[in-house]
This record gives sequence, structure tokens and C-alpha cells, in this order.
Amino acid sequence: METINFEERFQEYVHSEQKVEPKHWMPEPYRKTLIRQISQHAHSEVVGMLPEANWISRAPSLRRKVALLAKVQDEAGHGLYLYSAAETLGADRADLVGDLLSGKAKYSSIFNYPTRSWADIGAIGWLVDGAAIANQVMLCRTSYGPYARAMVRICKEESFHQRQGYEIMLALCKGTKEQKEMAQDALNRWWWPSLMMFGPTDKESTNSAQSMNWKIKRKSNDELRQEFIDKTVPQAEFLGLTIPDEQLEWDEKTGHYRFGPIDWEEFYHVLKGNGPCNKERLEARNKAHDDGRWVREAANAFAKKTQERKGEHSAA
Ligand code: BYC
Repeated sequence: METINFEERFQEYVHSEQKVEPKHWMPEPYRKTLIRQISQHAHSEVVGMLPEANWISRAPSLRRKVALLAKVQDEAGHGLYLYSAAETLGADRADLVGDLLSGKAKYSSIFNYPTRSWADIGAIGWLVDGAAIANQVMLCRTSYGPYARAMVRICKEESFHQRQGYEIMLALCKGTKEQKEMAQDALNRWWWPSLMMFGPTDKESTNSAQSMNWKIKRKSNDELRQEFIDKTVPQAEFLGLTIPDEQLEWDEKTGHYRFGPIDWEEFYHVLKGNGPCNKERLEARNKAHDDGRWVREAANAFAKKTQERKGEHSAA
């Protein structure tokens, strides 16, 4: 009798570019990796609302305020699609959120930096959303169907976010000397943390090899970081701003920019919870969760009542 090797079949299936769906057989480590990545991604969207929300009430015009509000609301939506995608793998949303609130779960390092001036909102849209797009366009082709489909919509919204940020930078760079200095200062502070968003170097990345073999990740951390740099340097030149890297240099031979060393010590420091705003972000999320308790309780009570009424009707 022929024995079926499910793992081999699974590997062949993903290598033939077919999507894995929630009810398909999948290796347990594949499921766990996806829950880890998708939930970290969801947490990043939700925590990512905080640094920007800091500026909603101080946006310099009604138009800027409306655009920023829409962007922050989109991020809440991204968090929701992503938690739903994680639920299709059997994860319990309350557990995932609980891990974020207790500090057990990771979220993107970038959101542990403060937003000191309005130019930071421009820099986040331009650089942070720019980096997010570079990473997430590849995820539209990830092997897990619900994640890939969520990413298509998320990427469309991210590209509006990126333009929103670049437009703020453009206005500041065309403005007064002080405004341009503000834009340069924001670029100086956000450049290196944005490069860290792509994760450790390929050599240090613990999950990449397996995730690429399962076609969860389609490009490596270093490849995506390089793509982002190559795309962003000309945008900085157009703004008349200087990238804060003295070693940045166009390499004719490779067709890529060479760049200086990334401070990985800082990256791991932030990951361990010691970045400038880690504590503040977790406190804000915990407070929002506690303040929203009555909404969850009301929604659950309503759902229960609706269910009971349905039961009464079908019994009658
Ligand atoms: N920050 O083996 P590696 C957004 C962790 S939100 C924190 O390379 P992997 C936006 C990594 O999790 C942007 N942790 O991991 C929202 C792993 O830890 P564990 C978020 C990081 O998973 C609002 C360890 O380091 N985007 O767009 O293969 C406003 C080793 O790394 C970071 C996503 O989440 C980091 N920067 O690759 C604006 C996209 N980097 O779990 C914008 C989906 C690495 O083993 N995620 N770590 O303990 C991914 O594509 C991948 O998970 C990553 C990391 C490329 C981030």
C-alpha cells in the first residue's frame, strides 16, 4: 500500500504556486509561523495608530486632519482584517490581543519611536508606509490565501498613506527654511529605524529560510531593504533632503545603492522592550482595551440576545 507523505505533498503544492486555504491540511509549524507573523503584523497596525494619533488634534489644516484621520482609521481596519486572517488558522483573537497587552507578543520596532513634530507624520507616511509597501507587496503573493487576499486591499490603502506622507514632506520642503529643517530633522530620526523594519540581516534572520521555502515570504529581509533604499534615495533627492548616511553611494556595477552599517544593537534593544516609547505604547493599548470593555460586553450581550431570539422563532 502506498503511504502518503503529507509534508512532501504540501511542499509540492505550495511550490506549484497554489494557495493554501483554511480547511486544507498544513504542517503544524506552517500554521504556527503564520499565526506568529500575521498576529505580529496585526499588532503593528494597531500600535502603529498611536504615534500618528498624537498629531490628529494638532494637524495644521482641516485637509491634513481629514487625511490623517482616514489613514489612522485604515490602520484599525488593517488590524481587523489581519486578526480575522489569524482566526482562520484556529487562533483565538482574545489570546492574541492578550499577548500584545502583556508584552509577550512582538510588534514592529518602528512604533517605539516618538513623533516630535508635524514633519514626523510626513516622514512616517513616506518612509514607514514606504517600507511597509515594499514588504507587503510581496505578501500579496504569500502562500496562505486569506493573508494574501487581505494584503491586496491593505496595499492599495498603504499607497494612499505613502503619498499622504510624501505630500506633507514636499510641502515642508517647499516652505520656509524652518519647515525644511523640520523635514530634514524628521528624516534624520526616521531613516535608520525604517531600515530596521525589514528585520535582521538574512544571516541573522531565524525564520526566513523556512518561511521562504513555504512561500510565506517571497523575498528576503536584505533584498527588500535594498529595494526600499534604491527607491527612496531619489525621492529624498527630489525633496532636496540629505539621507543621514555618509557611506551612501550609488554602485554602478550592481545597480544598487551601497549603505552604511545599521545599528543592530539599537534594534535588539527596542525588541527587548527598551526603546524610547515601548512602555508608553503598551500602557496606551492597555488603557484603550480597558476603556473599550463595555463595548465588547454590549456587543456580546446583543449577539447572545439575537441568537436566543432566533432560537425562539425556530422553535415556534
Ligand atoms: N520589529 O527571522 P526574522 C505597517 C522579529 S506595520 C519587531 O527575520 P520574520 C504600518 C521577528 O518577528 C509593519 N520585531 O522574522 C502600520 C522574529 O521574532 P520571533 C509591520 C521584528 O518573521 C501602521 C525575529 O525578529 N509589517 O505597515 O521571518 C502605520 C527574527 O526576525 C522586526 C509586518 O508585520 C521588527 N522590525 O521576518 C504605518 C509585515 N523584524 O517572532 C505602517 C509582515 C524582525 O521569531 N511581517 N522581527 O520571536 C513580515 O514580513 C516579517 O514578519 C518580518 C520579519 C519581515 C517583519
